Amino acid sequence: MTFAAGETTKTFTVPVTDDTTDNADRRLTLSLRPGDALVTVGANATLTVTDDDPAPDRTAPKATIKAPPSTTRSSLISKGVKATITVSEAAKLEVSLEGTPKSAVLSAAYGLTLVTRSLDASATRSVTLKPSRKLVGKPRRAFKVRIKVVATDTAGNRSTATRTLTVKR
Ligand SMILES: [Ca+2]
Ligand SMILES: [Ca+2]
Repeated sequence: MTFAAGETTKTFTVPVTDDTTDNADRRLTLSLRPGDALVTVGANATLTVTDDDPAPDRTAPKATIKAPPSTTRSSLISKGVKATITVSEAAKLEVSLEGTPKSAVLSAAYGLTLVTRSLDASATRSVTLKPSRKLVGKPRRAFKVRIKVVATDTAGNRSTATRTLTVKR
């Protein structure tokens, strides 16, 4: 920069390269070095480059499941079970209805999936889970099934919630 005779102010631009990642603010020191030994310069200036990118999402969505505590076998087969799922943020939901270890009539193995549903939720969604698998045999006593919800947000954070209900004869 060259100051002409009588000129007291100059403007210059410090180019800053933008990015899209979350960074700390950066501070730069600007100093003038005189080209003439007879010129004295003032104190350095500090330039703060403020980051304008949002912090990454590291919080898993929280899902809560509301469902009746019990149903009957015939109602489960004919109508399914209705669950209301509330999420703390927008998320993709994988909802399944599973046999639990003691529901021997439904499943010999833990986690037999009776039905699954995929849906997007941003607040509250209702879903009806009707077994797509045939329920074989008549249980002699009540058994349990569980609703499992795996919620994944757009950043890939994931959480699982379950709710168990009793299926009466
Ligand atoms: Ca940035
Ligand atoms: Ca999140």
